[in-house]
Amino acid sequence: MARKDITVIGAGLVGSLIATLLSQRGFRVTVFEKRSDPRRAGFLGGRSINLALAERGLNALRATGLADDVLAQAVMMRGRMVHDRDAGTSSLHRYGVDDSEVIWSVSRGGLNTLMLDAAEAAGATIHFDQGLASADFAAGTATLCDSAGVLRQVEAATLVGADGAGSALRAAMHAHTPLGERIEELGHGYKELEIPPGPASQPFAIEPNALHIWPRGGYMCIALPNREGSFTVTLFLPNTGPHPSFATLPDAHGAEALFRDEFPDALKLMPDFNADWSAHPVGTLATLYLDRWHIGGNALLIGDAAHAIVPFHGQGMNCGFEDAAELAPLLEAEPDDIAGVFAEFQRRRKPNADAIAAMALENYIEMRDSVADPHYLRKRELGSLLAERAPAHYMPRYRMVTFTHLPYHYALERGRAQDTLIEQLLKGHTDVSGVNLDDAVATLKATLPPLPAR
Ligand code: FAD
Ligand code: E1W
Repeated sequence: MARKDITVIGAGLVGSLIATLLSQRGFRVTVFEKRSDPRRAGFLGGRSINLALAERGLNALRATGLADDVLAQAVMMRGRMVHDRDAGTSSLHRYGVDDSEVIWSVSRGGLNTLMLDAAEAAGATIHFDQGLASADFAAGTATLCDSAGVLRQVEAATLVGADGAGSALRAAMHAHTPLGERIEELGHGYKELEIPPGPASQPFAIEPNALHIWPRGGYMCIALPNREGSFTVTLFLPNTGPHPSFATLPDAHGAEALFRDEFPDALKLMPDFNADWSAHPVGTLATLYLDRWHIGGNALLIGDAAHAIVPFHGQGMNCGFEDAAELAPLLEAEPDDIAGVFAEFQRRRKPNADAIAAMALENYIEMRDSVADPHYLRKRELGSLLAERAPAHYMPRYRMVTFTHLPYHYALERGRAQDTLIEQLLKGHTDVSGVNLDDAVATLKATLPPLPAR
């Protein structure tokens, strides 16, 4: 049997993963990446950006055999460390009962390097400095452009677009058939800063095994650990509007004043604050919704190219990895019906992409505001008690999203049902201790079916 050709656009996190998975399944994979090879120049010496890898992403990496290599480079985060404004106190809220329920801080550059190596080792051919310029789906060709502006045309009967939120393949598809694109800007942006490593005797200036959050109501800072002892700090803030917003912080001095008032403990650990603030751009945040992800068997979008989301659940990459892990076996099973596979992929994944998009937006509000809200704290306390007493019937939504493979749309729906029940159980109580737990468990079991077995 002739090997099937697949052309992947984008060699980022999701592109390199799908290239690896398809090469391992006998497809002849060619990848075109707009940027130069990060293994030659770029990430080395560049600033470290990290992201949180959770169970879904890890599970997809297991399918390639890469999971252990990735974990060997990662820093374990056991919970979120919440930094209060006043007193400068902080407390660790564990994500799980033990180290089987943790998330991992991984370097974006390190992960990309590892996965590019894996894709090539599996047989994929990667062309760097080759950005997609246009595609002719009827002719089955694609036009690529290098950084000097030189164009070349290649055969590409089956295209998989993993070229990120600003996808060029999506634009080319849209020109052929409208995809029903809707982009909802959040109205908040982000700025990346750094806490450098301390002395070799104590490289981490704050708790290394945690995701740090400074919630300030309306905005917040987070920090994720890097292996060398540094932390990547990200400030999330409204773009415009009353102070503080990016509009009211025209320069590093204004920003430093905000940090002195609101994040003094973090500022003390950032000697290069002004230089970082001036050098790094404000990133934009938006959710991308499409009605369709594919054009017959000619082209399919996956990862951020199909469903970019806001980062507040730390699931963008995890969801894109889950896309790749689901697509590869479908293609392997039906290599002669690519159009059918693409349609089936969209049918299965779109409700899940919509669900994590919604949950990611909700989590921003929860992170920045409600961690200090007493009603929210009561709900969480009762939720934990029910999860302890009736684990087959109650699981906090964060855990379903972060530590299981339950479909995102299930997590959203089950979370809603659990939330309704908790509100009902708390009605008339100002304290969780007033709720009769035996009655609550009985109501829970009578109201909701058990969760799917793990
Ligand atoms: P990308 O990573 O954007 O890769 C796209 C690739 O395509 C790039 O290499 C690009 O150069 C290339 N490309 C672009 N245009 C072309 C073209 N015309 N031709 C060829 N190639 C092209 N997710 C998590 O799971 N956990 C987190 O903790 C997390 N934190 C985040 C924090 C922030 C501030 C942000 C903004 C996002 C975060 N995410 C996180 C989301 C995550 O970054 C994305 O979901 C993920 O990078 C998507 O991967 P991708 O491969 O689809 O796209
Ligand atoms: C995670 C950028 C980012 C990445 C994340 C998370 C958050 C807040 C942000 C969500 C979370 C891991 N979260 N953490 N603690 N509670 N919710 O779990 O990735 Cl802002």
